[in-house]
Amino acid sequence: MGRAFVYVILGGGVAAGYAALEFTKKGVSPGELCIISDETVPPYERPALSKGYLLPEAPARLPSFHTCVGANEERLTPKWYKEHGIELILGTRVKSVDVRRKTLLTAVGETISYKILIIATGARALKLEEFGVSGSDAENVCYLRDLADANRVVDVMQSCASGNAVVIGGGYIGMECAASLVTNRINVTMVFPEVHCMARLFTPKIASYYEGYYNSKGVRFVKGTVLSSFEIDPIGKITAVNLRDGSQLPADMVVVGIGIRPNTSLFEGQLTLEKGGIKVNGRMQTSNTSVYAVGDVAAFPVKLFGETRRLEHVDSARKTAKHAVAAIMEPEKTDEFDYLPFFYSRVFTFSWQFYGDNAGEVVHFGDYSGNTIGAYWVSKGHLVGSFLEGGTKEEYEALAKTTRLKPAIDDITELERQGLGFALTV
Ligand code: FAD
Ligand code: NAD
Ligand code: ISD
Repeated sequence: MGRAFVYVILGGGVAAGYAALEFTKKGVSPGELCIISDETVPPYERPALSKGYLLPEAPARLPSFHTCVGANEERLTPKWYKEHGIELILGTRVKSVDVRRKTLLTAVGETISYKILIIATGARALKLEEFGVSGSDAENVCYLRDLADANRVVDVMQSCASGNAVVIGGGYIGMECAASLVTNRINVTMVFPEVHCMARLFTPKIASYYEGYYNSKGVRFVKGTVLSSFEIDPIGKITAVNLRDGSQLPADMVVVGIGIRPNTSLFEGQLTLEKGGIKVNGRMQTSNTSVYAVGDVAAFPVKLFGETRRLEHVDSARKTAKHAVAAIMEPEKTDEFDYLPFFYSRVFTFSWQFYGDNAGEVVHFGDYSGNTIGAYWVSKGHLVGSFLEGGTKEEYEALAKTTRLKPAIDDITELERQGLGFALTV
Protein backbone atom coordinates (compact mmCIF):
# COMPACT_ATOMS: atom_id res chain seq x y z
CA MET A 1 0.00 0.00 0.00
CA GLY A 2 1.08 3.57 -0.45
CA ARG A 3 -0.11 7.11 -0.79
CA ALA A 4 -2.06 8.65 -3.67
CA PHE A 5 -1.86 12.26 -4.86
CA VAL A 6 -3.41 14.19 -7.70
CA TYR A 7 -0.11 15.95 -8.46
CA VAL A 8 3.38 14.65 -7.73
CA ILE A 9 6.55 16.66 -8.31
CA LEU A 10 9.54 14.34 -8.57
CA GLY A 11 12.63 16.25 -7.43
CA GLY A 12 12.93 18.97 -4.82
CA GLY A 13 15.16 21.59 -6.42
CA VAL A 14 14.59 25.01 -7.94
CA ALA A 15 11.88 23.98 -10.41
CA ALA A 16 9.98 22.07 -7.70
CA GLY A 17 9.85 25.14 -5.44
CA TYR A 18 8.58 27.45 -8.18
CA ALA A 19 6.05 24.82 -9.30
CA ALA A 20 4.74 24.51 -5.72
CA LEU A 21 4.26 28.28 -5.43
CA GLU A 22 2.43 28.37 -8.76
CA PHE A 23 0.17 25.47 -7.71
CA THR A 24 -0.94 27.46 -4.67
CA LYS A 25 -1.55 30.55 -6.83
CA LYS A 26 -3.73 28.45 -9.14
CA GLY A 27 -5.73 27.00 -6.24
CA VAL A 28 -4.42 23.51 -5.45
CA SER A 29 -6.33 21.93 -2.54
CA PRO A 30 -4.63 20.64 0.64
CA GLY A 31 -3.55 17.02 0.27
CA GLU A 32 -3.50 17.06 -3.54
CA LEU A 33 0.19 17.82 -4.09
CA CYS A 34 3.41 16.23 -2.93
CA ILE A 35 7.10 16.81 -3.62
CA ILE A 36 9.44 13.82 -3.41
CA SER A 37 13.13 14.68 -3.07
CA ASP A 38 16.25 12.83 -2.09
CA GLU A 39 17.54 16.06 -0.55
CA THR A 40 16.74 16.48 3.14
CA VAL A 41 15.64 20.12 2.93
CA PRO A 42 12.80 21.79 1.02
CA PRO A 43 13.61 23.47 -2.33
CA TYR A 44 16.23 26.19 -2.22
CA GLU A 45 17.93 28.59 -4.64
CA ARG A 46 20.79 26.41 -5.88
CA PRO A 47 22.77 29.42 -7.29
CA ALA A 48 23.51 30.53 -3.74
CA LEU A 49 25.74 27.48 -3.20
CA SER A 50 28.64 28.78 -5.30
CA LYS A 51 28.20 32.40 -4.20
CA GLY A 52 26.75 33.54 -0.86
CA TYR A 53 27.18 30.10 0.73
CA LEU A 54 30.97 30.22 0.26
CA LEU A 55 31.55 33.73 1.61
CA PRO A 56 34.12 33.92 4.43
CA GLU A 57 31.95 36.37 6.34
CA ALA A 58 28.19 36.23 6.98
CA PRO A 59 27.69 33.34 4.55
CA ALA A 60 24.17 32.58 3.35
CA ARG A 61 22.58 29.66 5.21
CA LEU A 62 19.17 28.05 5.07
CA PRO A 63 16.42 28.94 5.70
CA SER A 64 17.40 32.31 4.16
CA PHE A 65 17.54 31.07 0.54
CA HIS A 66 14.65 28.68 0.17
CA THR A 67 12.80 29.21 -3.09
CA CYS A 68 11.37 31.52 -4.24
CA VAL A 69 13.49 34.42 -2.89
CA GLY A 70 15.76 34.37 -5.96
CA ALA A 71 12.88 35.80 -8.02
CA ASN A 72 11.81 38.18 -5.22
CA GLU A 73 8.85 35.99 -4.38
CA GLU A 74 7.70 34.31 -1.19
CA ARG A 75 10.22 32.20 0.80
CA LEU A 76 8.76 28.71 1.06
CA THR A 77 9.77 27.35 4.46
CA PRO A 78 8.73 23.94 5.87
CA LYS A 79 5.94 25.83 7.66
CA TRP A 80 4.68 27.25 4.37
CA TYR A 81 4.33 23.76 2.85
CA LYS A 82 2.49 22.57 5.95
CA GLU A 83 0.13 25.54 5.92
CA HIS A 84 -0.69 24.89 2.26
CA GLY A 85 -1.25 21.17 2.74
CA ILE A 86 1.65 20.26 0.44
CA GLU A 87 3.30 17.01 1.46
CA LEU A 88 7.11 17.12 1.49
CA ILE A 89 8.57 13.64 1.20
CA LEU A 90 12.22 14.47 1.80
CA GLY A 91 15.36 12.35 2.05
CA THR A 92 13.60 9.89 -0.22
CA ARG A 93 14.98 8.62 -3.49
CA VAL A 94 12.59 7.43 -6.18
CA LYS A 95 14.10 4.31 -7.68
CA SER A 96 11.58 3.50 -10.39
CA VAL A 97 8.59 5.01 -12.16
CA ASP A 98 5.88 3.28 -14.17
CA VAL A 99 4.28 5.94 -16.35
CA ARG A 100 1.68 3.47 -17.70
CA ARG A 101 0.43 2.61 -14.20
CA LYS A 102 1.12 6.17 -12.91
CA THR A 103 3.13 4.99 -9.93
CA LEU A 104 6.52 5.72 -8.38
CA LEU A 105 8.46 3.37 -6.13
CA THR A 106 10.68 4.90 -3.46
CA ALA A 107 13.93 3.46 -2.13
CA VAL A 108 12.16 2.63 1.15
CA GLY A 109 9.62 0.53 -0.76
CA GLU A 110 6.60 2.85 -0.78
CA THR A 111 4.46 3.03 -3.92
CA ILE A 112 3.11 6.52 -4.59
CA SER A 113 0.49 7.06 -7.27
CA TYR A 114 -0.37 10.21 -9.19
CA LYS A 115 -2.79 11.56 -11.75
CA ILE A 116 -0.26 14.11 -13.04
CA LEU A 117 3.51 13.84 -12.62
CA ILE A 118 5.98 16.72 -12.98
CA ILE A 119 9.54 15.52 -13.50
CA ALA A 120 11.96 18.01 -11.90
CA THR A 121 14.94 15.73 -11.32
CA GLY A 122 17.53 18.24 -12.55
CA ALA A 123 21.00 16.93 -13.20
CA ARG A 124 24.00 15.33 -11.55
CA ALA A 125 27.60 16.50 -11.65
CA LEU A 126 29.83 14.51 -14.00
CA LYS A 127 32.53 12.58 -12.14
CA LEU A 128 36.20 12.44 -13.10
CA GLU A 129 35.90 8.66 -13.11
CA GLU A 130 33.70 9.03 -16.21
CA PHE A 131 36.79 10.48 -17.92
CA GLY A 132 39.05 7.66 -16.71
CA VAL A 133 40.55 9.42 -13.65
CA SER A 134 40.17 7.67 -10.28
CA GLY A 135 40.43 9.08 -6.76
CA SER A 136 37.73 11.71 -6.80
CA ASP A 137 36.10 10.23 -3.69
CA ALA A 138 39.07 11.52 -1.60
CA GLU A 139 37.98 13.75 1.27
CA ASN A 140 39.66 16.89 -0.14
CA VAL A 141 38.06 16.60 -3.61
CA CYS A 142 34.82 18.55 -3.97
CA TYR A 143 32.03 18.62 -6.52
CA LEU A 144 29.25 21.19 -6.21
CA ARG A 145 25.65 20.35 -6.96
CA ASP A 146 23.76 20.23 -3.68
CA LEU A 147 23.85 21.42 -0.09
CA ALA A 148 25.89 18.43 1.10
CA ASP A 149 28.52 19.23 -1.56
CA ALA A 150 28.54 22.90 -0.50
CA ASN A 151 29.07 21.94 3.14
CA ARG A 152 32.00 19.82 2.08
CA VAL A 153 33.53 22.73 0.13
CA VAL A 154 33.18 24.94 3.23
CA ASP A 155 34.77 22.31 5.52
CA VAL A 156 37.65 21.56 3.16
CA MET A 157 38.27 25.28 2.56
CA GLN A 158 38.48 25.87 6.31
CA SER A 159 40.99 23.05 6.72
CA CYS A 160 43.33 24.43 4.06
CA ALA A 161 43.66 28.11 4.97
CA SER A 162 46.25 29.83 2.71
CA GLY A 163 46.77 26.50 0.94
CA ASN A 164 46.59 25.53 -2.72
CA ALA A 165 43.42 24.66 -4.56
CA VAL A 166 43.25 23.20 -8.04
CA VAL A 167 39.98 23.90 -9.84
CA ILE A 168 39.23 21.46 -12.64
CA GLY A 169 36.98 22.92 -15.35
CA GLY A 170 36.65 26.42 -16.76
CA GLY A 171 32.85 26.64 -16.85
CA TYR A 172 30.37 28.15 -14.42
CA ILE A 173 31.32 26.08 -11.39
CA GLY A 174 35.03 26.56 -12.07
CA MET A 175 34.78 30.35 -12.41
CA GLU A 176 32.40 30.92 -9.49
CA CYS A 177 34.27 28.56 -7.13
CA ALA A 178 37.67 29.97 -8.09
CA ALA A 179 36.42 33.46 -7.16
CA SER A 180 35.00 32.17 -3.86
CA LEU A 181 38.21 30.31 -3.01
CA VAL A 182 40.31 33.42 -3.65
CA THR A 183 37.96 35.43 -1.44
CA ASN A 184 38.74 32.83 1.24
CA ARG A 185 42.49 33.51 0.74
CA ILE A 186 43.23 30.22 -0.96
CA ASN A 187 45.72 30.08 -3.85
CA VAL A 188 43.94 28.91 -6.98
CA THR A 189 45.08 27.27 -10.19
CA MET A 190 42.39 26.56 -12.77
CA VAL A 191 42.86 23.74 -15.27
CA PHE A 192 40.69 23.29 -18.35
CA PRO A 193 41.00 21.86 -21.85
CA GLU A 194 39.84 24.90 -23.84
CA VAL A 195 41.85 27.96 -24.91
CA HIS A 196 39.88 30.26 -22.63
CA CYS A 197 37.42 30.15 -19.77
CA MET A 198 33.63 29.83 -20.22
CA ALA A 199 34.12 28.48 -23.73
CA ARG A 200 30.44 27.58 -24.11
CA LEU A 201 29.45 31.26 -23.95
CA PHE A 202 32.30 33.76 -23.85
CA THR A 203 34.19 35.06 -26.87
CA PRO A 204 38.00 35.16 -26.51
CA LYS A 205 37.74 38.93 -25.88
CA ILE A 206 35.15 38.58 -23.10
CA ALA A 207 37.08 35.68 -21.55
CA SER A 208 40.30 37.68 -21.61
CA TYR A 209 38.59 40.55 -19.72
CA TYR A 210 37.64 38.25 -16.82
CA GLU A 211 40.84 36.19 -16.93
CA GLY A 212 42.86 39.41 -16.58
CA TYR A 213 41.01 40.22 -13.36
CA TYR A 214 41.37 36.67 -12.03
CA ASN A 215 45.11 36.89 -12.76
CA SER A 216 45.29 40.16 -10.81
CA LYS A 217 43.73 38.27 -7.88
CA GLY A 218 46.47 35.63 -8.13
CA VAL A 219 44.54 32.95 -10.05
CA ARG A 220 46.73 30.94 -12.45
CA PHE A 221 45.24 29.44 -15.59
CA VAL A 222 46.55 26.19 -17.05
CA LYS A 223 44.78 25.85 -20.39
CA GLY A 224 44.60 23.24 -23.11
CA THR A 225 45.14 20.26 -20.83
CA VAL A 226 43.28 18.00 -18.43
CA LEU A 227 43.94 16.09 -15.27
CA SER A 228 45.44 12.63 -15.80
CA SER A 229 45.78 11.35 -12.20
CA PHE A 230 46.02 12.29 -8.52
CA GLU A 231 48.90 11.90 -6.08
CA ILE A 232 47.37 10.45 -2.92
CA ASP A 233 49.03 10.23 0.53
CA PRO A 234 48.80 7.19 2.84
CA ILE A 235 45.70 8.57 4.61
CA GLY A 236 43.87 8.96 1.30
CA LYS A 237 44.22 12.73 0.82
CA ILE A 238 45.11 14.24 -2.53
CA THR A 239 48.46 16.04 -2.38
CA ALA A 240 48.92 16.92 -6.06
CA VAL A 241 47.31 16.60 -9.46
CA ASN A 242 49.13 15.31 -12.51
CA LEU A 243 48.20 16.84 -15.83
CA ARG A 244 48.22 15.23 -19.24
CA ASP A 245 50.87 17.75 -20.39
CA GLY A 246 53.26 16.12 -17.87
CA SER A 247 53.20 18.86 -15.25
CA GLN A 248 52.21 18.49 -11.61
CA LEU A 249 50.33 20.94 -9.37
CA PRO A 250 50.46 20.76 -5.57
CA ALA A 251 46.97 20.56 -4.09
CA ASP A 252 45.51 20.87 -0.60
CA MET A 253 42.07 20.72 -2.16
CA VAL A 254 40.51 20.11 -5.55
CA VAL A 255 37.20 21.45 -6.86
CA VAL A 256 35.77 19.71 -9.91
CA GLY A 257 33.22 21.32 -12.27
CA ILE A 258 33.29 19.40 -15.52
CA GLY A 259 29.66 19.58 -16.52
CA ILE A 260 26.44 17.73 -15.76
CA ARG A 261 24.15 14.96 -17.01
CA PRO A 262 20.38 15.39 -16.73
CA ASN A 263 18.70 12.82 -14.46
CA THR A 264 16.64 11.01 -17.09
CA SER A 265 17.44 7.39 -16.25
CA LEU A 266 14.07 6.63 -14.56
CA PHE A 267 12.32 7.42 -17.83
CA GLU A 268 14.56 5.90 -20.48
CA GLY A 269 12.45 3.55 -22.61
CA GLN A 270 9.25 5.17 -21.28
CA LEU A 271 9.38 8.76 -22.55
CA THR A 272 10.87 10.38 -25.65
CA LEU A 273 14.31 11.88 -25.01
CA GLU A 274 16.09 14.62 -26.97
CA LYS A 275 19.25 16.71 -26.46
CA GLY A 276 20.11 14.56 -23.44
CA GLY A 277 16.86 15.49 -21.71
CA ILE A 278 13.16 14.62 -21.68
CA LYS A 279 11.43 16.05 -24.73
CA VAL A 280 8.41 18.22 -23.98
CA ASN A 281 6.01 20.34 -26.05
CA GLY A 282 5.17 24.03 -25.52
CA ARG A 283 3.04 23.03 -22.51
CA MET A 284 5.96 21.15 -20.91
CA GLN A 285 4.13 17.89 -21.58
CA THR A 286 6.20 14.82 -22.36
CA SER A 287 5.34 12.02 -24.80
CA ASN A 288 2.99 10.76 -22.05
CA THR A 289 0.16 13.30 -21.60
CA SER A 290 0.00 12.79 -17.80
CA VAL A 291 3.69 13.54 -17.38
CA TYR A 292 5.36 16.97 -17.56
CA ALA A 293 9.08 17.80 -17.35
CA VAL A 294 10.70 21.07 -16.26
CA GLY A 295 14.08 22.58 -15.40
CA ASP A 296 17.48 21.17 -16.35
CA VAL A 297 16.01 17.81 -17.36
CA ALA A 298 13.54 19.21 -19.93
CA ALA A 299 14.27 19.71 -23.63
CA PHE A 300 11.66 22.25 -24.71
CA PRO A 301 10.84 24.18 -27.89
CA VAL A 302 12.39 27.66 -27.85
CA LYS A 303 9.93 29.39 -30.20
CA LEU A 304 12.21 32.36 -30.73
CA PHE A 305 14.85 30.15 -32.38
CA GLY A 306 12.55 27.47 -33.80
CA GLU A 307 14.57 24.78 -32.01
CA THR A 308 14.37 22.39 -29.11
CA ARG A 309 16.86 23.32 -26.38
CA ARG A 310 17.78 22.01 -22.97
CA LEU A 311 18.98 24.83 -20.73
CA GLU A 312 20.91 24.47 -17.49
CA HIS A 313 20.07 27.77 -15.82
CA VAL A 314 17.91 28.88 -12.97
CA ASP A 315 15.63 31.28 -14.87
CA SER A 316 14.49 28.55 -17.24
CA ALA A 317 13.96 26.17 -14.29
CA ARG A 318 11.74 28.77 -12.62
CA LYS A 319 9.77 29.67 -15.74
CA THR A 320 9.33 26.16 -17.21
CA ALA A 321 8.01 25.09 -13.79
CA LYS A 322 5.51 27.95 -13.64
CA HIS A 323 4.43 27.28 -17.20
CA ALA A 324 3.86 23.55 -16.64
CA VAL A 325 1.64 24.28 -13.63
CA ALA A 326 -0.34 26.91 -15.57
CA ALA A 327 -0.80 24.41 -18.43
CA ILE A 328 -2.00 21.75 -15.96
CA MET A 329 -4.32 23.94 -13.88
CA GLU A 330 -5.61 26.37 -16.54
CA PRO A 331 -5.13 24.57 -19.86
CA GLU A 332 -7.51 26.77 -21.87
CA LYS A 333 -5.85 30.01 -20.66
CA THR A 334 -2.27 28.85 -21.24
CA ASP A 335 -0.44 29.51 -24.51
CA GLU A 336 2.63 27.71 -25.82
CA PHE A 337 5.75 28.58 -23.80
CA ASP A 338 7.59 31.50 -25.39
CA TYR A 339 10.93 31.85 -23.65
CA LEU A 340 13.87 34.19 -24.09
CA PRO A 341 16.93 32.29 -22.77
CA PHE A 342 18.55 34.20 -19.90
CA PHE A 343 21.76 33.35 -18.04
CA TYR A 344 23.73 35.34 -15.48
CA SER A 345 26.65 35.03 -13.11
CA ARG A 346 28.19 36.98 -10.26
CA VAL A 347 31.86 36.66 -9.31
CA PHE A 348 33.95 39.00 -7.15
CA THR A 349 32.25 42.36 -7.79
CA PHE A 350 31.35 41.43 -11.36
CA SER A 351 27.84 40.76 -12.52
CA TRP A 352 26.82 39.89 -16.07
CA GLN A 353 23.67 38.92 -17.93
CA PHE A 354 23.18 37.18 -21.25
CA TYR A 355 20.00 36.96 -23.33
CA GLY A 356 19.16 34.87 -26.38
CA ASP A 357 21.56 32.82 -28.43
CA ASN A 358 25.34 33.11 -28.82
CA ALA A 359 25.27 32.21 -32.51
CA GLY A 360 26.75 33.99 -35.54
CA GLU A 361 29.01 37.02 -35.78
CA VAL A 362 30.00 38.87 -32.60
CA VAL A 363 30.05 42.63 -32.17
CA HIS A 364 31.80 43.77 -29.00
CA PHE A 365 31.05 47.09 -27.37
CA GLY A 366 31.91 48.98 -24.20
CA ASP A 367 35.21 49.69 -22.52
CA TYR A 368 37.24 46.49 -22.22
CA SER A 369 39.69 48.27 -19.91
CA GLY A 370 36.84 49.59 -17.76
CA ASN A 371 33.77 48.38 -15.89
CA THR A 372 31.10 48.01 -18.56
CA ILE A 373 31.61 45.59 -21.43
CA GLY A 374 29.17 43.97 -23.80
CA ALA A 375 28.57 42.06 -26.99
CA TYR A 376 25.85 41.33 -29.51
CA TRP A 377 25.54 38.19 -31.61
CA VAL A 378 24.18 38.65 -35.15
CA SER A 379 22.97 35.63 -37.08
CA LYS A 380 21.35 35.59 -40.56
CA GLY A 381 21.05 39.39 -40.49
CA HIS A 382 19.32 39.58 -37.09
CA LEU A 383 20.49 40.38 -33.59
CA VAL A 384 19.95 37.12 -31.66
CA GLY A 385 22.04 37.43 -28.51
CA SER A 386 23.36 40.04 -26.11
CA PHE A 387 25.76 40.16 -23.19
CA LEU A 388 26.41 42.93 -20.69
CA GLU A 389 28.70 43.22 -17.67
CA GLY A 390 28.12 45.98 -15.15
CA GLY A 391 24.78 47.21 -16.52
CA THR A 392 21.95 48.97 -14.73
CA LYS A 393 18.50 47.43 -14.28
CA GLU A 394 17.18 49.61 -17.12
CA GLU A 395 20.04 48.60 -19.42
CA TYR A 396 19.47 44.88 -18.79
CA GLU A 397 15.75 45.34 -19.43
CA ALA A 398 16.50 47.12 -22.71
CA LEU A 399 18.87 44.32 -23.72
CA ALA A 400 16.24 41.65 -23.00
CA LYS A 401 13.55 43.56 -24.88
CA THR A 402 15.76 44.17 -27.89
CA THR A 403 17.00 40.59 -28.07
CA ARG A 404 13.45 39.25 -27.97
CA LEU A 405 12.57 41.47 -30.96
CA LYS A 406 15.45 39.99 -33.02
CA PRO A 407 15.87 43.28 -34.96
CA ALA A 408 17.32 43.19 -38.48
CA ILE A 409 20.94 44.37 -38.60
CA ASP A 410 21.97 45.78 -41.97
CA ASP A 411 25.20 47.41 -40.87
CA ILE A 412 27.40 45.63 -38.33
CA THR A 413 29.80 48.60 -38.13
CA GLU A 414 26.93 50.89 -37.20
CA LEU A 415 25.80 48.41 -34.49
CA GLU A 416 29.34 48.42 -33.13
CA ARG A 417 29.41 52.22 -33.15
CA GLN A 418 26.10 52.48 -31.28
CA GLY A 419 27.00 49.71 -28.80
CA LEU A 420 24.69 49.63 -25.79
CA GLY A 421 22.93 52.71 -27.24
CA PHE A 422 21.39 50.46 -29.90
CA ALA A 423 19.45 48.44 -27.28
CA LEU A 424 18.48 51.61 -25.43
CA THR A 425 16.87 53.14 -28.50
CA VAL A 426 15.08 50.10 -30.01
P1 FAD B 1 17.77 20.89 -9.38
O1 FAD B 1 17.71 22.23 -8.76
O2 FAD B 1 19.10 20.24 -9.54
O3 FAD B 1 16.82 19.92 -8.57
C1 FAD B 1 16.69 18.55 -8.86
C2 FAD B 1 16.15 17.86 -7.64
O4 FAD B 1 15.75 16.53 -7.93
C3 FAD B 1 17.16 17.73 -6.51
O5 FAD B 1 16.52 18.05 -5.30
C4 FAD B 1 17.53 16.26 -6.56
O6 FAD B 1 18.01 15.79 -5.33
C5 FAD B 1 16.20 15.66 -6.93
N1 FAD B 1 16.23 14.30 -7.50
C6 FAD B 1 16.84 13.90 -8.64
N2 FAD B 1 16.60 12.59 -8.88
C7 FAD B 1 15.81 12.16 -7.86
C8 FAD B 1 15.23 10.91 -7.53
N3 FAD B 1 15.40 9.82 -8.29
N4 FAD B 1 14.50 10.81 -6.40
C9 FAD B 1 14.30 11.89 -5.60
N5 FAD B 1 14.82 13.11 -5.88
C10 FAD B 1 15.57 13.24 -6.99
N6 FAD B 1 21.97 29.03 -12.91
C11 FAD B 1 21.93 30.35 -13.21
O7 FAD B 1 21.21 30.74 -14.14
N7 FAD B 1 22.66 31.26 -12.49
C12 FAD B 1 23.46 30.90 -11.47
O8 FAD B 1 24.12 31.74 -10.87
C13 FAD B 1 23.55 29.51 -11.16
N8 FAD B 1 24.36 29.09 -10.16
C14 FAD B 1 24.46 27.76 -9.89
C15 FAD B 1 25.32 27.36 -8.86
C16 FAD B 1 25.46 26.02 -8.58
C17 FAD B 1 26.38 25.59 -7.48
C18 FAD B 1 24.73 25.05 -9.32
C19 FAD B 1 24.91 23.58 -9.03
C20 FAD B 1 23.87 25.45 -10.34
C21 FAD B 1 23.72 26.81 -10.62
N9 FAD B 1 22.86 27.26 -11.61
C22 FAD B 1 22.78 28.59 -11.91
C23 FAD B 1 22.01 26.31 -12.35
C24 FAD B 1 20.65 26.16 -11.66
O9 FAD B 1 20.81 26.03 -10.28
C25 FAD B 1 19.93 24.96 -12.24
O10 FAD B 1 19.67 25.22 -13.60
C26 FAD B 1 18.64 24.68 -11.49
O11 FAD B 1 18.91 24.32 -10.16
C27 FAD B 1 17.84 23.58 -12.18
O12 FAD B 1 16.69 23.34 -11.42
P2 FAD B 1 16.00 21.89 -11.40
O13 FAD B 1 14.90 21.98 -10.43
O14 FAD B 1 15.77 21.47 -12.80
O15 FAD B 1 17.13 20.92 -10.84
P1 NAD C 1 30.00 23.75 -17.59
O1 NAD C 1 29.36 23.01 -18.69
O2 NAD C 1 29.69 25.19 -17.40
O3 NAD C 1 31.56 23.66 -17.71
C1 NAD C 1 32.21 22.44 -17.81
C2 NAD C 1 33.67 22.70 -18.01
O4 NAD C 1 34.35 21.48 -17.77
C3 NAD C 1 34.08 23.08 -19.43
O5 NAD C 1 34.09 24.45 -19.60
C4 NAD C 1 35.46 22.52 -19.52
O6 NAD C 1 36.37 23.54 -19.19
C5 NAD C 1 35.56 21.51 -18.44
N1 NAD C 1 35.84 20.12 -18.82
C6 NAD C 1 35.08 19.30 -19.57
N2 NAD C 1 35.65 18.07 -19.59
C7 NAD C 1 36.76 18.13 -18.83
C8 NAD C 1 37.75 17.21 -18.46
N3 NAD C 1 37.74 15.94 -18.87
N4 NAD C 1 38.73 17.62 -17.65
C9 NAD C 1 38.77 18.90 -17.22
N5 NAD C 1 37.87 19.80 -17.53
C10 NAD C 1 36.88 19.43 -18.34
O7 NAD C 1 29.65 22.91 -16.27
P2 NAD C 1 29.97 23.21 -14.74
O8 NAD C 1 30.85 24.40 -14.62
O9 NAD C 1 30.40 21.93 -14.15
O10 NAD C 1 28.55 23.60 -14.18
C11 NAD C 1 27.61 22.58 -13.86
C12 NAD C 1 26.20 23.05 -14.09
O11 NAD C 1 25.88 24.07 -13.18
C13 NAD C 1 25.95 23.60 -15.47
O12 NAD C 1 24.67 23.16 -15.85
C14 NAD C 1 25.91 25.08 -15.26
O13 NAD C 1 25.05 25.73 -16.20
C15 NAD C 1 25.36 25.18 -13.86
N6 NAD C 1 25.82 26.39 -13.21
C16 NAD C 1 25.39 27.57 -13.72
C17 NAD C 1 25.82 28.74 -13.16
C18 NAD C 1 25.33 30.03 -13.77
O14 NAD C 1 24.49 30.00 -14.65
N7 NAD C 1 25.84 31.17 -13.28
C19 NAD C 1 26.68 28.73 -12.07
C20 NAD C 1 27.12 27.50 -11.57
C21 NAD C 1 26.67 26.34 -12.16
O1 ISD D 1 19.27 33.62 -8.27
C1 ISD D 1 19.78 33.55 -7.19
C2 ISD D 1 21.13 33.76 -6.88
O2 ISD D 1 22.07 34.06 -7.73
C3 ISD D 1 21.28 33.55 -5.56
O3 ISD D 1 22.41 33.64 -4.90
O4 ISD D 1 19.08 33.21 -6.07
C4 ISD D 1 19.99 33.16 -4.99
C5 ISD D 1 19.40 34.06 -3.96
O5 ISD D 1 19.52 35.39 -4.33
C6 ISD D 1 19.94 33.79 -2.57
O6 ISD D 1 19.24 34.52 -1.63
